[in-house]
Amino acid sequence: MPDFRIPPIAPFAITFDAEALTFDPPGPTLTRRMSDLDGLFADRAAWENAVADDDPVVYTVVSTPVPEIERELPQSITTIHPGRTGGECWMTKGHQHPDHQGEIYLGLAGTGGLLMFDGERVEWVDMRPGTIGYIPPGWAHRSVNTGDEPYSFLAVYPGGAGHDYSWVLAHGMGRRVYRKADGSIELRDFSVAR
Ligand code: S6P
Ligand code: ZN
Repeated sequence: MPDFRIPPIAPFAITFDAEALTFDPPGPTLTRRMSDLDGLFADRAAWENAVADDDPVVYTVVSTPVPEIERELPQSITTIHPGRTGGECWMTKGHQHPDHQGEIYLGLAGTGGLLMFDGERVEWVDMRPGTIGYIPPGWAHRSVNTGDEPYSFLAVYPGGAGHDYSWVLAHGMGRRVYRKADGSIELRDFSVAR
């Protein structure tokens, strides 16, 4: 075996339950409520009302036990609940990987989108079960539920790349994602409030 600064973990199998969308053995679970998404929705009053109402869970992330350390490839399943705040579709916080490395997403259930922003260019990938969305190095990424059912996807990402959430707060994501009354999806320029 080659020398590593941090030795890799031992090979092992993970059972993926495609119905329950769980891993066995399980790793850490993260729950993000509306109050965790401060400063992200354009309509701040609508966001404050949602927090005051019942502060709903917007998304959860379940992981395998593969650690977030250099050279390892952790996996997680994110489930974003359906909903809109001020017309803006429920979404993840979004982040940039400070050590610029690529990442892949695989759509598992529901419908959503993968919004990517490199500070200048914006890309949108429609996601549904079976879609692989590729995030190249240096592109901040956010996931959005555009449907009426929970939207779930598998992420496989470089464990040592880190997660920078302040980059998105400072730079935005280039577009905001709204669902119109007729059900169609509209990507609006980030600087334009609704
Ligand atoms: C990790 C990967 C996903 C997200 C998850 C939640 O690199 O991109 O597992 O962490 O979808 O999104 P966020 O923006 O709150 O981390
Ligand atoms: Zn990521």
